[in-house]
Amino acid sequence: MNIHSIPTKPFNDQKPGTSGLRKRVPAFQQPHYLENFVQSIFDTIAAPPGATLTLGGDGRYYNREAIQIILKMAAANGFGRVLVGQGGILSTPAASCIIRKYQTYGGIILSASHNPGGPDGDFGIKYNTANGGPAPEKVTEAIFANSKKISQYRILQALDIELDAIGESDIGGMQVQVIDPVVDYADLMASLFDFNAIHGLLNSGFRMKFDAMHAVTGPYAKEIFLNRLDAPADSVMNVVPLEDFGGGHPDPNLTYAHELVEIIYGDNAPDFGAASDGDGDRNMILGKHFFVTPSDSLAVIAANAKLAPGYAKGVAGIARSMPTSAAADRVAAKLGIPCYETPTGWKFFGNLMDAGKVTLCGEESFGTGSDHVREKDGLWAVLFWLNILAAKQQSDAQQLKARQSVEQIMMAHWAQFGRNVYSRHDYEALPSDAANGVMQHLHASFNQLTGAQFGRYTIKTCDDFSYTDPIDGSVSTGQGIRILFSDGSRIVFRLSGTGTEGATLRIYLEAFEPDVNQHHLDAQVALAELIKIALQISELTKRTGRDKPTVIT
Ligand code: G16
Repeated sequence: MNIHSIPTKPFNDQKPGTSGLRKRVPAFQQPHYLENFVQSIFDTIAAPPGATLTLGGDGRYYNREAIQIILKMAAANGFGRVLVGQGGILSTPAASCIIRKYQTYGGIILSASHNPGGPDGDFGIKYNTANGGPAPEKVTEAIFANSKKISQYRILQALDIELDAIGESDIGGMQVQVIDPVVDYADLMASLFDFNAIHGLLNSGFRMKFDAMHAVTGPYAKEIFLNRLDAPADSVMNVVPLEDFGGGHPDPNLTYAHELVEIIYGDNAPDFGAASDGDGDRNMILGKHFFVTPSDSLAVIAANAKLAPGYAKGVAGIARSMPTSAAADRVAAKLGIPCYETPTGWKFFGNLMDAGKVTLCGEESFGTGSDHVREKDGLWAVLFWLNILAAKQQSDAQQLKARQSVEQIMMAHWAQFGRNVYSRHDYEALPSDAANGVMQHLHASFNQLTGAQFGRYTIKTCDDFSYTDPIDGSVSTGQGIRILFSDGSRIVFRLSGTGTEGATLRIYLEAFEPDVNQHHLDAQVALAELIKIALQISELTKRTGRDKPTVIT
């Protein structure tokens, strides 16, 4: 066998962020850069000889090259088999599904998620453990530690492997099994949701538009919506995956999914709209001229979970990331189930799901999911909403015209639980020093802010969120500054862990509104006073020179 040990030197910037290592493509193209990180993963996980690995990515620029390198390194590091998606493709939730279904030792997922792609765009890599979920912090820390002392990596010298045809081949004694990236995932969805009811809905004049944003969910959406649910062909858009996402920013929010947003807010708009991101784990839910915040989406799914066959037995518990609104907490309280508050990052939900403590999880960053896999899952959330809409339509069968719209479902939910008015303001690509300065200033102001009054708002307490994992006792500190007001409103300041350019400062704003007469208000109007307070106490404009956010969701 032609295994080479290649001498190398550490790079000092291979610390995984919120979700793996994300850098610009040219950084990954530096000699040894990808190889160093992959060897650091292999050295950390110390898989037994002959173990099976899952491998795939979102198809962005450099995906194919990286897959070839990783296959040759896996062979040289003693793996016995790799399951790799055809063409090197696996959406992030599909990869999680494959790891769990075929009980592989773990998986490597290549994606920079919602970040733009292309030769000057972003690339990323992360390791998922045997439960199908992102490696916990102790593993990512160990990978980083290994990356700082690496002196060589192992790679097989071999020809590239055929990735486009389903089938098996052998490299250096390791089996490479090229699998259909879609079928296992689509089967899993069919087992969770009432496809007959959704089929009925989508063929009853109800119109939907799913935007795959030229990213990985295109083939999944075609198989599920067009082939299995017989939706009209124009129910999906941008379903051809492109290495650079067609030059777009594959982030399903009101700013970047503007093509869909224009359709949904235009004349003759469809009844339902949705989009997913680069690697298929995020989702945005829209109704005709209506936006559902990810926090509200989680709450509605939780409140209506029993309408989906896979959740008919009910929900054990809910978890949400700290900056996500407390809308789901209200549903949990009503259902008499626990609601956990974790730091930002899907990896924090893994232990809770593995221990059977929670069924549903969600994040304000357009992530929703359940214990069917260990990643957030964009199409799953879309199907859940369609299942809810279909079930509610069936119950209104006598008067079909009275079928509930997305907006009506949301309004009815708020009328029952109250509305956690919510918005996130992002200031992207700030100079790191300025962004850190804002955070330091806020930290230093805790004492002075506590008890301070701003109009009708009084600050009750301020802190920097920390979390003790209830299952393994691990502690994560410095997870975001919380300004908590006496009426339950709050402002959270946090630096993103996924950006690749400068620093991104996120301001999360939340106010509880029990009055049903105020529920129709635009969130920016309802939150105007809190927005002013956020800018005032952070001195953001003075410290960063920015007078408005780059993205509002
Ligand atoms: C990743 C993580 C999510 C997190 C999000 C935003 O999402 O998986 O858990 O909420 O980043 O993180 P940040 O606010 O640090 O940018 P994705 O879709 O990028 O993998």
